[in-house]
Amino acid sequence: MMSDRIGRSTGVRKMECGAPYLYTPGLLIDSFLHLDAACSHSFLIFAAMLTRPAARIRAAPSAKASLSFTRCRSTTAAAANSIVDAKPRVREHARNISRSTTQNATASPAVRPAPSPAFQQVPPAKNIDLPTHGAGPIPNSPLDHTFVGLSGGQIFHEMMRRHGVKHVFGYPGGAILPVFDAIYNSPHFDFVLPRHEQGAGHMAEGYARVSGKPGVVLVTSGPGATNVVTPMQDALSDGIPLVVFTGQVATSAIGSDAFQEADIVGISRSCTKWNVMVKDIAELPRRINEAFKIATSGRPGPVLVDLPKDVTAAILRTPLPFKATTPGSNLELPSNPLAVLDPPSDTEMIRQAAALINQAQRPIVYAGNGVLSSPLGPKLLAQLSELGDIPVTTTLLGLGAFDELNDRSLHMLGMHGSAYANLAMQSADVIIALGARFDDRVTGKVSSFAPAAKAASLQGRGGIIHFEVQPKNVNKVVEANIPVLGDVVANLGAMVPMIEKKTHPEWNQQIQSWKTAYPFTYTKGDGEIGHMKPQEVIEELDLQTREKKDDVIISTGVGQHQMWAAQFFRWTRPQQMVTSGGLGTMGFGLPAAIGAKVAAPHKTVVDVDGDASFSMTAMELATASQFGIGVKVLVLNNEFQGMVLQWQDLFYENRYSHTRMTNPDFVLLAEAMGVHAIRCTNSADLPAKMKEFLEFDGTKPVFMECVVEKNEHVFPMVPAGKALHEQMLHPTLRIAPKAS
Ligand SMILES: Cc1cc2nc3c(=O)[nH]c(=O)nc-3n(C[C@H](O)[C@H](O)[C@H](O)COP(=O)(O)OP(=O)(O)OC[C@H]3O[C@@H](n4cnc5c(N)ncnc54)[C@H](O)[C@@H]3O)c2cc1C
Ligand SMILES: Cc1ncc(C[n+]2csc(CCOP(=O)(O)OP(=O)(O)O)c2C)c(N)n1
Ligand SMILES: [Mg+2]
Repeated sequence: MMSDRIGRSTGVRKMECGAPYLYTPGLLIDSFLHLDAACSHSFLIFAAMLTRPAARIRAAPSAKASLSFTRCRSTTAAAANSIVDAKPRVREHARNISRSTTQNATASPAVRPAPSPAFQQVPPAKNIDLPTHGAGPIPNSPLDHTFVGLSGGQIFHEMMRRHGVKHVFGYPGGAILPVFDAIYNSPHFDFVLPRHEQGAGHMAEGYARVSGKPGVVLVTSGPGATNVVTPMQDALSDGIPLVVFTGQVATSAIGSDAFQEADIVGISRSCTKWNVMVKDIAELPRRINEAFKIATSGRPGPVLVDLPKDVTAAILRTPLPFKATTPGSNLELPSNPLAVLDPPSDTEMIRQAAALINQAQRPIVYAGNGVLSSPLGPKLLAQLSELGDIPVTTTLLGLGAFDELNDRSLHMLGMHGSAYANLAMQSADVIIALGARFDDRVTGKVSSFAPAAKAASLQGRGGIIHFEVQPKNVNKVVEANIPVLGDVVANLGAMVPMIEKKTHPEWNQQIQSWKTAYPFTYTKGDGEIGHMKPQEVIEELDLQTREKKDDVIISTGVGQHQMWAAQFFRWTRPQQMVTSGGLGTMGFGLPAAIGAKVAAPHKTVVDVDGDASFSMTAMELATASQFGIGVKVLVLNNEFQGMVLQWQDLFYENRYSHTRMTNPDFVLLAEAMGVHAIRCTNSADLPAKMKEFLEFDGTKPVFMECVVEKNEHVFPMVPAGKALHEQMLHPTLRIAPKAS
């Protein structure tokens, strides 16, 4: 039993922890604007133009606009006048850019002509509700004249309208100013200005997760663009649709090491599904259409459109084909990045999958992120489970796909999943993997994964069925006996009617006994200050939100707090959990919560964060404060990078190399940003403080720091290199069970 404590002031730990305890149940073995001196000539001319009286009036910030999220909406007529006003200004600016930029510079390759086929091979999945705004029948006239005379920035603005974009997250800078000028006082969308472009990216991710629509990011060149690399990789890892627009130096300067030039197309090649540099204003609408389409089709993901300043400042002279300006239309070009290969027919596979499920004795559903791609997914999953009497475990990213209050729920599986889910995976004869990718946090040691299902497949009475949209993810980690390629929701819809009504009493009994013997558990704190257990805090959050689960969204940072949230909060509905799974990005929680709250302003959005994770993007509290975005930030402060400390405890002989945090006074920090802040230091105060926190005005951010026990470990834990059943249980559960 661990009773060790870490000295708060010294960080010195008195350790009594024993060697890692491995538990092996017998039966299963078988089985981110710079305007500085270096700023270009063109910029100075542009600044001088902005000081003309009319421009000065337009640029004067309204106190209301800077303090509230309410946008200054102009009338349509005023917007039209502003477009007319802008033309000569923008034309002159474009000429200045051309004069001031380097001549004869070489352009780098500008476009990855097609997204990796691995992303797009399947039929356009109806997994995201694509906006219909602007889409529709293409008029009889082949040419769209509406963009003639507009600048690239104004075309960008109009294209956002046509795509139904209601929110944009971004940060200005020199190279993207023609676009920022064109969106000034936009009547079409709200703009959220974070404190760092990384914040914009994670906000867009949280927004996309909750709204089901792509998150739109608008940043400048160079450092603005490189600051969004982490969110793009995060979105790629977790299949989140993002459309990222980056400013770029003028095309004639590309390759000249110009001010704030970064080869973002090259840099982002591996962390986007597809990216492109728009080299001519006439290409702009179609590239924007392609970007939205690619981000939201197949497995959703991030795309990047790089916008050189001369392109966004240029004026379009010729009409464009309607096909190029209408969202959703197919240009049918030879190098069309939207071209998809013919989908394989999966009818036979679906029939085989249903047959295998119908004969299973110990079936289990392992449900992932893909099930959440459409509101229909969780409904079909519930039907499958009910009809076939099949227990369901979900991944971290699948939480909410299945109601965890349902008896058949086995909660999360994997490294820090429930012992009973892990045991059931190892013992099941048929594993139905739905939109999940057999991540290493889920499988543990791959060669020892799912021994019973592998054995059953050899005997022709079981195996692994994998519903997957990306062919590259089939047989990547674990061999599937029956791969069902395509949109899991569509394929489930076809399979569920083939499932026979069954019961599996013995299997249920076995699972029930594991649930009783090995629940998620922890040892309560002793009531002393600083000894409140982090799990208690999550349980209290769960308890006080139980009656309004439909209205609660939780985001997290990365670390122990993330795992305790997954374990001790009961997930009951889709899009309830917003977390960074594949990349595990600390600093994700607060900006993602802001994006989620923008998408769902009437819901309670709580960021369950760690002290170290929160510290990475904490300034975004000022964003929430400025725009009146009512997120609730709950920091579990253990003054450590707890998750890393846990590994140092278990595998590095308690050598705490650079994991102790000396934190600021979080309450004062939050208050300095105009945020109401609460501190809770002991269990006795927790219910009342949690109530105050949850009931605080939902239109303003609120912060609560819970000072928690420092050296609490997350259990169960499947150590690296071990099989799922070789999990370390909580010390109080370490009595080897009898094999059955
Ligand atoms: C500290 C930490 C600890 C973690 N511990 C755990 C843990 O214990 N357990 C756990 O589960 N995770 C854990 N994770 C998360 C883990 O790393 C993975 O991110 C997660 O398991 C992946 O879940 P997924 O496969 O459901 O989602 P994804 O990674 O998004 O994969 C979804 C799969 O489904 C496919 N797909 C998407 N949409 C569709 C569709 N419409 N139709 C068909 N297929 C589709 C995709 O192509 C992909 O193959 C942890 C993360 C962190 C940071
Ligand atoms: C950007 C980033 N850097 C480093 C890591 C590695 N890492 C994973 S968890 C963790 C500690 C998190 O500490 P905290 O946010 O306080 O959460 P706790 O584990 O204490 O609950 C670290 C450093 C990471 N996931 N992301
Ligand atoms: Mg911590």
